[in-house]
Parts: sequence; structure tokens; C-alpha cells
Amino acid sequence: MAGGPRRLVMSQLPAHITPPSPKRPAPAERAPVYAMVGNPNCGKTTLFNALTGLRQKVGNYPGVTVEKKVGIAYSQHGRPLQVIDLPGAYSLAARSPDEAVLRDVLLGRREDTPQPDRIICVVDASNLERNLYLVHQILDLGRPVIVALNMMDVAAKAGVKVDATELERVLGVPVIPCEAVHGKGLMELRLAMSRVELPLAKHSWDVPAPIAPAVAELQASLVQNDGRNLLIARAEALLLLTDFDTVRVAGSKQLSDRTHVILAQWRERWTAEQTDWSAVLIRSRYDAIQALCKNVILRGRDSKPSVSDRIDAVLCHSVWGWFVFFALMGAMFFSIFSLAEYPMSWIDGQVASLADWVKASMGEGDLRDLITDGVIAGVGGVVIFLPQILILFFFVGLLESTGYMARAAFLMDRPMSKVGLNGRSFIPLLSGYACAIPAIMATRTIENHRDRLVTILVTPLMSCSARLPVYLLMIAMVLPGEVVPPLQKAGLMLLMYALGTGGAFFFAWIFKRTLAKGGSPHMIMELPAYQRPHFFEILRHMVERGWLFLKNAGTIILAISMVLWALTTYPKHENPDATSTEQIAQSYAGRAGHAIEPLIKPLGFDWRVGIGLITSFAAREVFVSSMGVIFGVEEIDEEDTTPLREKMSQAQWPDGAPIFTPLVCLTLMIYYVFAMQCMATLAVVKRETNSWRWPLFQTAYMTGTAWIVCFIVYQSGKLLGF
Ligand SMILES: Nc1nc2c(ncn2[C@@H]2O[C@H](COP(=O)(O)OP(=O)(O)OP(=O)(O)O)[C@@H](O)[C@H]2O)c(=O)[nH]1
Ligand SMILES: [Mg+2]
Repeated sequence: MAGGPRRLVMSQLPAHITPPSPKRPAPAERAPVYAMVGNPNCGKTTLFNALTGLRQKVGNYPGVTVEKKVGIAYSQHGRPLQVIDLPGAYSLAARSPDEAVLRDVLLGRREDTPQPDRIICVVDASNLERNLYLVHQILDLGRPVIVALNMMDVAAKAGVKVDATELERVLGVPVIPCEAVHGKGLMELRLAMSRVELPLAKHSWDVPAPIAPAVAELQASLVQNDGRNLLIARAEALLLLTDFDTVRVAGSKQLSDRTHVILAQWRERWTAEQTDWSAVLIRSRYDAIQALCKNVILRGRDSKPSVSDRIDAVLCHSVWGWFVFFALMGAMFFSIFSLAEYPMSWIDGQVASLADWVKASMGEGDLRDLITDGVIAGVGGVVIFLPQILILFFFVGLLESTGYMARAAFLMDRPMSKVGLNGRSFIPLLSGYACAIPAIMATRTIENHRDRLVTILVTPLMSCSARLPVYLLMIAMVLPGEVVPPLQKAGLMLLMYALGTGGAFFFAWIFKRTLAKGGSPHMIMELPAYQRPHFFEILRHMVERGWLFLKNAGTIILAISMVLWALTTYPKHENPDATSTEQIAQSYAGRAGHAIEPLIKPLGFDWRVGIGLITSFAAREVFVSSMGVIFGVEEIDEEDTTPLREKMSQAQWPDGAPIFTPLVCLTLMIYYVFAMQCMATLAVVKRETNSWRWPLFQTAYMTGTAWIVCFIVYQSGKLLGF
């Protein structure tokens, strides 16, 4: 075996061993970089937000943050400090893409991120030993560390007393007790971050003797052939030796052939010896941690079942759990209809009087039409659904902030295993009810890459908030008027959500049997303690999402509405007395709609619906604004503004038959349940899967299914006489 240091003792090494790489500016010139690391759900992002004033998403379940985020905090002297918020991980041995982000940033493998100068280890005081495992690995890296001992309130409530001073003494690095949500300890943390010199850890853990030669040899090769610094090389050597998936472990930087050879030799030898050295390694670390914590953790009163345990006895119960789950979903849809009624009709009224006002105060002409029939009809048609979208986000926020999300995943583990996935995949699916884009990002927490792919492929089938306007418009047409109680409308809505969810399960089942065969590892997921919902947080998130919705309405939807108005207005009909239907029919948009009519006529849709299907490929809610423009232009009574649904229900086929029969409205809703109508989602899928193949496949299978299901529903409905 080649030589190389047999083992390293941290305290003997100089503080800053990494020579600044030529590509990066020297540390003195740039703001020092701090990384927030720790186990999932220990409060990193809460702390990061408090330090930087940013508003990254927090939630009470593991896996909220899945990508790094850089912010600026200020030292006590007003000096800017870069802070990087990272996804959580239990160890440096990354199992899933989000954990790999943490590992790669810490080991300096990411080209787009400076290697952190200092590391803030956030630990959950109520679960100290387990949290210290990652800290222990990080101390190996020999960088200055500050430990933020978070969740002191939770620990105290659980009857655990953690002695921060003692922990500081045994670790040799600053330990700051804090409660991130209550802003406690922030001052002290900022002070520690402002210190010019930080003591290095006393930490002197030795690699267990049996694997030390292997680690030393690999480490030497990593230093000589791959240009790593000593300590990073040791951490990498440990990961490479104990994790058999080299690709996953190697991250973005390629390893030299020499390193590969050494690695292969040791693995062969260990396989022949049939020893599980990674277990030895883990045990060795836990032993060291236990020794460290001997006088740090003082358990108080004997822990009887906690409040969370008692709540879980019901919410995770195999019968009551489901009862509560469906009750929650039902309550959500019911409130979407009942609560939104008033604000909605108010907005509706405002939009209408705005249009009337413009009509009264401007002279007739194309400009006036552009404003009333393009801008107001298009944007206004979508904006009235804002209250519903806010209610939806309120509920999702409630689930996320209380900790129920993780319970839903737990409940779903069994049904999910029937289709070949596990409960982990359910969190992305559930967030898909709000929006597929963050949901697809959330799949990064899924370990198994096949499971992850399948989850990405089916997530857009979950009915997202952009479908709400379409469903709501159609439901208002199927069940018109105030006579229908909200319960019935909510029922129809629930049916659409169930159809989408059922579709997602069905396709997951198919894909797990064809594209991505293979078993799914069992779900291991921490159930966080329940928390009182942070209404302020939820409200802020609602406002953010609502604002995003309005911004979309004011940009994309506005632009599409104006273009669509032009496309329906020009070229002008030769006969100035032509009806507005005749005008649109021969306009550019009309021609496009007519061109695809043969394709959609078997589903009961006419060319005007066709125009909507084309434009809403950009985003689903555009369908509603497009209908607003198309049927707004068609307005017969110039002086009065009628609600869109009434105008639409007057639309006819050339033979005088109504277009939007209840059956057609239902079919149209079903079309939107299944069809892939969202450019932004496609872009995210492309990024997350690294190829155009999957987004194209996704579009084909989803839209294909939409067509087939709609065909069956419409044709059999017609046969049955609807
Ligand atoms: N009681 C209490 N709750 C806290 C404290 N710090 C954070 N939380 C809550 O803990 C939950 C998790 O916080 P996050 O900041 O999202 O945790 P994270 O470490 O970023 O989690 P991931 O991004 O999933 O790794 C949220 O519900 C916070 O409100 C604290 O000191 N005390
Ligand atoms: Mg986070």
C-alpha cells in the first residue's frame, strides 16, 4: 500500500488548509460565506430568514428546502456576510438529490457555489444525539463551526434539559442556544458570526482501526491525483468506501483512474471478507457522540406519551386517520365554495362596473374594444377566482405548518405501496394540489431515482390551483344559480380532484411496471411534533401566492388576452354588418380554431373551445380569460355586461344546438384534469430530469389520456341521451 498519513488529528492541523483556488476570489476580498446545515426540519430556514430578512419557505415537515439559497446577513459591525441555506440531511452520505446538494456544497464540489468559510450547524435540541451525527461528520472537515442549538422550547417541553455550556466545552466550538421562531438567540448568533477568529473543534475522532489503512490510501490518492485538500479528501474517502454507489457519491467532479483502482481493490477485499464496514463506522461515531453527550443531556421527568403522540393515535389510526383525512379535504372544498361566494361576487361586480364605465366614457372604436373585450374581459375573468385560490393556499399552508403533511404521507404509505411507490412520494403529490412546480422540486427528497421519475411524471395530474378557475367556471355552468347548495358543487369539485388523484395513482402503477421497474425501499420519515400553525407565515404565503396569481394575470394573461383580442378582431369581415360570430369565425384565431375542430369535435368541443385549448397551453387559467375574450367580443347587448357563464351558455352550434351542455362542461373539466397544459411545468421537468425526453413523453401521455377519456365520456353520455 502506498503511504500517506495513517490518521489525522484535527487539532494539529492549521485552520485554513485549502489554498484559494485560482477561479475564486481570495477570501479576504469577498464577504465570508456561512452555510446553514443540519438535519431536516430543525429550523435552518427559519434561522436563515431571520438572519437575512428573506422569506424562504418553511414548513413543519422534513424536506421543505430542496435547493440552496444565498442571502446576505450583516455582522455586528455592518459587514456583509453571505449565508447559504441548504436542504437538510441526516448525514453526508447523501441518499437523495436534496441531500446531495448539502454534501456537494460542503465538499466544494459545486462550481456555482463558493465553498463555505464557516459552517453554522443547526441542531434540534430535543433530538440532540441524532442531530450531532451530521455535526460530527462536519467537524471532521476542520472548518470553523458554530452550533446553533435550536428548538430549546421544544426540548424543554419534552422534559429534556440541554446544557449548552457543557456542549460548548466538550466540542470546543461556540454553541448558541436559540429558538428561531421566536427570534431568541439571534443576537448571540450574529455576534458569534461576527467574530474574527473562531476556535476550531477539539474534536479528535479516529477512523476505526480496521478501515484506517483503506481510508489513508484513498485519501492520499485523492490528495495527489484529484487535488483535494487533506481533510476534504478524508471525508470523501470515507464516503466512497462506505457507499457503494460511486456515481452518487462522486458528485459532479470526476475521480482519477488511480483513485478508482484503489477503491475497487478495497471493495473487492471487503466483499470477500463479508464485513459491513459502514455499520462499523456508524457505530463508532455514535459511540463518540454518546461519550460527548454524557453530561450535556439531562432527561427530566419520565416522558409519558406527548401531546403529539396522543394526537397521532387518532390521525395515524388505520380507520380514524382516513376519516380525518377525507373530512379535511371535504372541508377544504366546501369552504372554497361557501366562503368565497361574497368576495367573488364583489370582484365580479367591480369588474363589470369597470367595463361599463369604460364603455360609457370612451368613444366607440377598436381601442375601446381592446380595453373592454380584451383586457377587462380576459384579465377580469381570471381575477375573480382569486378568493378561491387564497382559500386553497390557506388550507395547504395549514397542513404544512401544523405537521399534518408528514402524517398524510404516513397514511398514504400503504396505498402508495400498492402502486409501487412509498409514502415519500405523497408529499410532492399533495403539494401538487397547489402547484406542480414546487411539487416537482419536492421530489428531490425521494431516494430512489426510479420512484422519483415516476413521481415527477404523475405529479401534474394532481389538480393544481390553475385548474380551479376552469373547474369553477364549468361547475357554475353545470349547476347554475344560487339554488344549488355549495355542498353539491363541492361534491362535483371533489370528483374532479379524485379523478386526477386516481389518475396519478393509476399511471404510477403503470409506469412502475414498465418504464421504471423495481422495488421501492420502505419509507423512513420522521414525524415532526405538531405545532400550532403560524398564521402569520401562512398569511404571508397566501399573499405571496395571490400576488403571483395577480402578477400572472397582469402579465402573461394580459398579453395573451390582448393578442387573442387582435387575432379575433382581424382581419375584419368584409361585410360591416356581419355578426360578431361571423367576424370571429373568419379571423385568424377563428381559422386556427376551425383547423383543430375536427380533432376536438368528437369530444363535443367547437372551434371556439379549440382556441381556448390552444392558448391555455401556456397555462390552464388562460382558458378562462380566452373564453372571456372570445365571448366578450361576441356580446350582443353592447350596453350591459353579463357574466361570462351566461354568455357562454347562449353559445350555439351552427344548427342552433347549445354548445355548453352539462355533458360538454363535464367533458371539458375532465379534459383539464388530465391534459398537460402548462409550459412552466414542462420547463421544470426538463431541468429536473435533464432531458427533453420526459417532458415530451409527459405531454403526450397526459394529453392523449385526456382525449381518450373525454371521448369515452362524451360519446357514452350522448348515447345515454344527455
Ligand atoms: N417550537 C419551535 N419551532 C421551531 C423553531 N425553529 C423552527 N421551528 C419550526 O420548525 C419547523 C421547521 O422549520 P424550517 O425552518 O422549515 O426547518 P428546515 O431545517 O429549514 O427544514 P428543511 O428545509 O425541511 O430541512 C417550522 O414549522 C418552524 O416554524 C424553534 O426554535 N422552536
Ligand atoms: Mg429549510
